[in-house]
Amino acid sequence: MKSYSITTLNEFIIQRQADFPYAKGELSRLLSHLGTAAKIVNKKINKAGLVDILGESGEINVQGEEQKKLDVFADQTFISALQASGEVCGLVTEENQEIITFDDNLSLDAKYILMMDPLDGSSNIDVNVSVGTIFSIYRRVSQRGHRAETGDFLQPGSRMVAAGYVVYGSSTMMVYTTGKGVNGFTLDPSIGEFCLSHPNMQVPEAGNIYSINEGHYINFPDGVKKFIKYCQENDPETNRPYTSRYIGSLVSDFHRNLIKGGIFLYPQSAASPNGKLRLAYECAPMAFVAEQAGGRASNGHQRILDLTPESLHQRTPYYVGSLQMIERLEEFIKESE
Ligand code: AHM
Ligand code: MG
Repeated sequence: MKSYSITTLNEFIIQRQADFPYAKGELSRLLSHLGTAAKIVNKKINKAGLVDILGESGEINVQGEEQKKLDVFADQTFISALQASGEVCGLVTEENQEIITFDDNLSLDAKYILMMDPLDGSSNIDVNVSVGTIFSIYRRVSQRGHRAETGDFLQPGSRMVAAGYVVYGSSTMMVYTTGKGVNGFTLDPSIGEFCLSHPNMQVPEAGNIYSINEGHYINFPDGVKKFIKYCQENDPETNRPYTSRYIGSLVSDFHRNLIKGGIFLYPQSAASPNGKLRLAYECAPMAFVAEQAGGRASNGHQRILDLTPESLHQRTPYYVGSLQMIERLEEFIKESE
């Protein structure tokens, strides 16, 4: 009889704890709490078409965008799961203007903080298109035993301890890194477990997909315009023209490009001079995953992980994906200045 060996997310997390000899299991427990919260959110998203949960909640989030009901649900689910874990002293989410701090004794003593977009791409929910959760984990810089402070959340991405995302797609996957490669887990609904399905993920160095909202073309910087034309030119040697794919859901666009090889671009434009995406809890975590998979992430001039956010919800132009494609884009940007 054929025997099947599966590794669940929790088993994997515990196995990998050995990578960090002095680890006390706090990060492991935190990651496993995130996995559980993701399963709860997943369940709700799957039922979105069936119950009266679609549509706007009537509140406006800090970015001035209307929140969907599922945004609120995901936000609250992750916040309470993290508080219950006792492994973080505070967090920042896209849905909340200020930092959230926990003041029970366990959390006050916790050594980590977390930043997240609980439900990214949520405008896609009403049309049954994939959405995602993005998270990043840092060690706090403030003293343990006290409340988290804003400074804990304004650290350069290079200090990140772990990051990842959940994509709620045709299947649900959690992909994360603790700085030792990237691993992906697919949720098996029959047993309710994330199972290791994509060990040691690597992004192809030279991809052939470009992902950008070309509706804004006219407002893009010249370097980006030139790069898009480059993607569209014929050159069999470099596999051009490339293919254009854009879902409008960062996690899904990123995930596809991670597996197949490609570049995701969200430049600045006249309407959004700093781009649209948020540095701390959208761009930086995906940058950490990309780099750990052999890819790269840039704002056009600098490595994303070298940037220190000045404010919690700061935006940045964002380019992420296959190494050679990002390098080529950066050349076009430089030449156009
Ligand atoms: P959100 O955080 O409000 O959901 O917005 C972020 C989303 C990303 O998932 C996606 O990459 C981008 O917005 C798409 O923007 P656009 O519709 O301008 O192409
Ligand atoms: Mg978002």
